[in-house]
Amino acid sequence: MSTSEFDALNRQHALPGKLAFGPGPGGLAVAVVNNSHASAIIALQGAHVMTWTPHGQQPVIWLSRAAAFAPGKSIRGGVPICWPWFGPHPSDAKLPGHGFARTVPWEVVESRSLRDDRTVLVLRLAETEATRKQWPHATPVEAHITVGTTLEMELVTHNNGSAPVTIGDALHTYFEVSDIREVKIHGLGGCPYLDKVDGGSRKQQQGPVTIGSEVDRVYLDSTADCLIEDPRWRRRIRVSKRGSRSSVVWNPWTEKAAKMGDFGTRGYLNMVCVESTNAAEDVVNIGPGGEHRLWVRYAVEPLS
Ligand code: TA6
Repeated sequence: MSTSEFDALNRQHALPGKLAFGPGPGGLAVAVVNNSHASAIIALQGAHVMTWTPHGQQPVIWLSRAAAFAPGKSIRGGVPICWPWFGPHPSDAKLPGHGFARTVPWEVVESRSLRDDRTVLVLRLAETEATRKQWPHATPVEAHITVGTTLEMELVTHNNGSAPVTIGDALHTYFEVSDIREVKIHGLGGCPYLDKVDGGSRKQQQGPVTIGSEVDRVYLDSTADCLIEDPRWRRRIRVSKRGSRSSVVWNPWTEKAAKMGDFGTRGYLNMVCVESTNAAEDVVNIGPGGEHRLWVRYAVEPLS
């Protein structure tokens, strides 16, 4: 984006002292939020929340120190938006895993400060011939991001076509933790899950999730809040959601992280993905004129 484009964007959507647009890492256009509650950096590519840190807290969203930032390249960490499919494309392996939304430009629709000083930014995926080639449906999608002492995100897909459309989507969030080996994830006990580290076999979660090796699980019938309990940082992160009946817990552990190349040497020890998804059998059918909303709220709570 050129200087004059940033100037135009700031003239129209900056919020003095709270929100401004400018060049970020790798020259990616970013929105920088800093209000009385928190700071955040959001790349316009992919409407990608890269960082969110409530004032006085450790970062809540993990961003790899070895992340690559380049147009068309997914960013390792933050909140990647997986849309309009989750995981591999159901029928065409040549199409990008987790859809194309996270690697294409989104445009700013609206920005505003709420009365409680939270900052709202609304972005819409900018459709192009390339996106329509991968996804020939009239389904505009928006990301509504609200930055405060909590982080709220809502992914809204409209079906403006005349036929039903099936989508898979996810907020594929990387949370920062002090040491994954000490963390417990509550809220999934009793849920069936597909264990992608064990050939996708169907199992049932007993008690909290702990991580001491590669974990890649799609939890089904999971609608309750998840709590990421971090004893060393004496906090827990509450993950609340609506519009999603499946959740993914993922940590690549040493080998997979090393193979990915953008995790850094020990990055995997300081992150866990708890993803609010419409994945596996939990895909969403949107009728003509309908819409689907995937909403999450992240909150930090002290561990007593
Ligand atoms: O959500 C878990 C997962 O599907 C893992 O299997 C792993 O592929 C991860 O997403 C990261 O995918 P990415 O395409 O961002 O490298």
